[in-house]
Amino acid sequence: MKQVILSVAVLMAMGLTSCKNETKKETDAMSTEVSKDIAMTDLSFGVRGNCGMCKSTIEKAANSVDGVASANWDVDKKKIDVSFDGSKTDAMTIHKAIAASGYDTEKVAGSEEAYKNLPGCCQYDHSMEMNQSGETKADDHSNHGH
Ligand SMILES: [Cu+2]
Repeated sequence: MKQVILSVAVLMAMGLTSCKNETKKETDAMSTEVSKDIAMTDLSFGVRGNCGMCKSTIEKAANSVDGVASANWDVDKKKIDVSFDGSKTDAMTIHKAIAASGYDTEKVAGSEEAYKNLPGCCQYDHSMEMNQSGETKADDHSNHGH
């Protein structure tokens, strides 16, 4: 009698194990799919510009690229930090989008047409240094032309 109960228990245990194996396979497949989505690339490069209005134009241009998660341009450093999905876009596409809005980047010269249409205060100096340390405020005044 004891042996019968034991073998039933063994069979049930085996049944349970095989069930567990099946469910495990399913969750494994699901977790691989999820991990594909999280692969952000961080990039920073120089972009010329003057003020807060430049900042919003530059960031809007970068954010308009499909796959860009965030963009932050530093007015003192003349530099942008971008986070994007490398499977959807690449660095050159972001450079071109910013250049199309009228702003020079390290790699692509800004569109002259768009530059002419920028507000007067935003028509930055094309010889402006990019990737500044952010500590050379005194230099900004020499370009002012009051
Ligand atoms: Cu501006």
